[in-house]
Order: sequence, then C-alpha cells, then structure tokens
Amino acid sequence: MHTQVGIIGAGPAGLLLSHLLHRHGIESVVLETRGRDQIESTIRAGVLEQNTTDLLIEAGVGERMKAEGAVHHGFELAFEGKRRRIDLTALTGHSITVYAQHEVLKDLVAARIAANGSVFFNVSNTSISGIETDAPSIRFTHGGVEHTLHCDFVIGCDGSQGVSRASIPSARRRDYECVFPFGWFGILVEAPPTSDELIYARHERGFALVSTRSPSVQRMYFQCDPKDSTENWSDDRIWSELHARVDSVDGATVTEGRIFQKNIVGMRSYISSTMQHGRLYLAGDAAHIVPPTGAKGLNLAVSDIRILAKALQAFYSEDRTDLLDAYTDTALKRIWRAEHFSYWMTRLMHRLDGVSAFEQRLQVAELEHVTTSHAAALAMAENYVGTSAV
Ligand code: RFL
Ligand code: PHB
Repeated sequence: MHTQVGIIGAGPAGLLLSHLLHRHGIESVVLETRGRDQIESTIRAGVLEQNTTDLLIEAGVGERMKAEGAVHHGFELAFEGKRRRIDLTALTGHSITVYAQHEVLKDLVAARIAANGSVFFNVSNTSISGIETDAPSIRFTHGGVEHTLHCDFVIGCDGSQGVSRASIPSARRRDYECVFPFGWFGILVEAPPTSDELIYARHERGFALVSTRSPSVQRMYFQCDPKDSTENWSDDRIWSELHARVDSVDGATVTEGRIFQKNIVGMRSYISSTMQHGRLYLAGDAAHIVPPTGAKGLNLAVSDIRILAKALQAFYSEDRTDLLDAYTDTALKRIWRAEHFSYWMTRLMHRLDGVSAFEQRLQVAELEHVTTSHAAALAMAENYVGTSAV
C-alpha cells in the first residue's frame, strides 16, 4: 500500500489534516485503533475558538456547526457568592462556539467518506519505521491481516497514549510536564441550561464548571480527587456539591436534571518540545497536553494542523521544505502561550491543597482584578478566544 501522507489517529487532528490535504490534491491514509462508533460518541471538548470555527467553515465542514453550535459572547466567573461576566466580544471583537468535539468528528468523518478518503478504523499493532529516510512506512493489522503503508511522511496524530512520540529517539527529545494533584468529575445532564453562558466557579470546596451541549443537555464538571471513583458519588451528593460551589447569593442556582453519564479525568500540562524528527511530525495531544480549564486542547490541535497542512502543501506544490523545517518552532510559540494560559487559569480557579491561607486570598484578589480592571479582563479574554496567539 502506498500514499503520500500516512496519518496515525482519527481524532480532530488526524481527520482535519487528511481533509485539508485532500482539498489540495494530496493523498493520505488515516489509521485509527478505535471504531467509528466509538470516536463519534466519546464525550470530550466543547469550546471552539473563532480560529477553529473559521478554519472548519473555510474547509467546507462547518455547515452543521453553524446551524447547531451555540455562539457565546462571554462567560461568567463565580467567586465569593457572586457572578461577574467577562464580555469576550466587547473586549476582543471575537466570540467562541460551543459545539461538541464528537460532532466535529462526525462532520470530518462524513467529509472523508464522501470524498472516498481512506480511513481504516479498528487497526492494531501500529508501528513506524524509516523516519530518518525519505521513504518511511507504517505497519498495522486490520481485519486480521498485516499491512505495510509506504509513504513520504508519517504524521503522528495519535493523542497522548499513541505510539508516534516514542518513535523520536529519546536523545533528541526534551519533555516538560506538570501533573496537578486534582481531577475533574464530569457529568452529562438532561436539563435546560443553568445560564446562557458558561460559568467557571472558584470555591473553597473546589472548582466547578457549568457548560452546555444543547438546549436540553448540560455538561458540568467539579474538581475532585483524580483517584476517586464515580461510584462514590450518588446523584444527590453531586447536586449538593454543585449547588455549594456555583449557586450565588442573588439566588441564581444550578438547574438539576437526570444525570446520564459520569466520568473522572486527571489534569496535567505536558509538552514534547521536539515535534518532528526526519519524516515524522507530531500534532495535537500527541505532542502536548493542557488541563481543560482554558478550553485549549482541541483548538491547539487544529492550530498545529493549520501550520502542518500549509507546510505539506508548500512541499508538494513548490518543492519547498522551509515551512516543514520550521514546523516545531512555529507551532511551539502558540503552544507555550496556551500552556501558560491553561496553567494560570487552572491555578486561579482550583482549590490548591497545601497552599497558605494567604495564597488562597491572593486567588480571590486576582479574580477581583480580572473582573474589575479592563486591562486584566482583556488579557484573559484574548487568551480565551485565542487572539493573543502568535
Ligand atoms: P485525540 O482526540 O486523542 O485523537 C487521537 C486518536 O488516535 C487514536 N490512536 C491510535 N490510532 C492508531 N494507532 C495507534 N497506535 C493509536 N493510538 C491512539 C486514538 O484512538 C484517537 O482516536 O487527539 P487530537 O486529535 O490531538 O485531539 C486533541 C483533543 O481531543 C483534546 O485536546 C481535547 O479533547 C481537549 N479538551 C478540550 N479542548 C478544547 O479545545 N476545548 C475544550 O472545551 C476542551 N474540553 C478537553 C475538554 C479534554 C477533556 N478530557 C477528556 C481530558 C474537556 C475534557 C474533559
Ligand atoms: C466543555 O463543555 O466540555 C468544556 C467547556 C469549557 C472548558 C472545558 C470543557 O474549559
């Protein structure tokens, strides 16, 4: 089997790259360990920056998002029993769109299939060789048969647990990591929205986030021990925790409903500052992880792909290698900005065990500052909507 670009992973990064390359007449094959049903139903991100929605629309895969996604012009910060609004659009001229990641994936899979794109689901034993040559290859098993995909480039879009990153010799890699001692307990709820906009709450009991998916399905999270189990949390216990953390003194309260999914995720920041080696390039979560507080992970994956698709296009149409050579340096500028913002917002909003009462009061002082100073609010808003990126 031969193709121009072999892509490992059918997450947002891999599928979007395959789609963009196709639009420029470049062939690719996508290999994915999970089934199509699985990738189209796994609940993850919800917030898309305007950079992301603009690219999806430009690439012809934004129709359903435009019809069904909800455009938000601000969000609320809840602390000390009150709620204060960050007016994203007044501050930056930009907005965000709440449209679930698995809906983006459905749109991308449909576009690849409509174009007769080659996507292999349920593959196993993926391994990469020859990345230091001009003819790398990917071996994989599909339907019980072993295959070798020969290609010009291998792109690792296989997320944080994939095989691609480990194919870069460790002597050439430099990794940076910070693991947070807390996680997020996430629920999906059948209920009308609590508020028109997202609410990020800082409370002595811990962080909470009220997000949405549709007029009848809400997404909520609260800070928890990453080693806790969903079995320890009855619906009543969840609601009393969310009320304690989010309800405000003016009587605004979290809307309850039937909880139909519960899960716990850990939180960490991670960067592999080598995103390319020979003919292997990493993109998205395969190269970097952010804690979800700043809603940046999917948007960063899309921004890597924007850079990489352009670089591959310059290679195939103009025989240029300069953009490919510069990929890591170009992408890392935005990645470090988003890493800093996500880390900052995580430490601003979460209960930090072991810090002094003085430092806990500093969190409140900083929240007062970002909700009263135009300059501080603008800095937060620019980062959140993604316009501070280079
Ligand atoms: P993905 O989505 O993990 O896709 C990688 C794919 O590769 C497959 N794979 C393999 N395939 C073949 N061979 C192998 N050896 C393979 N190993 C793995 C996997 O099955 C998978 O399908 O990575 P990608 O494309 O880089 O996309 C990254 C995003 O998924 C991620 O950053 C976001 O979900 C993060 N995130 C958020 N990002 C936002 O921009 N806005 C948000 O509001 C937001 N909220 C979130 C989030 C992540 C969360 N979790 C679950 C940590 C909320 C949460 C709770
Ligand atoms: C979500 O809706 O899943 C969501 C929203 C905002 C975040 C993270 C996740 O910061």
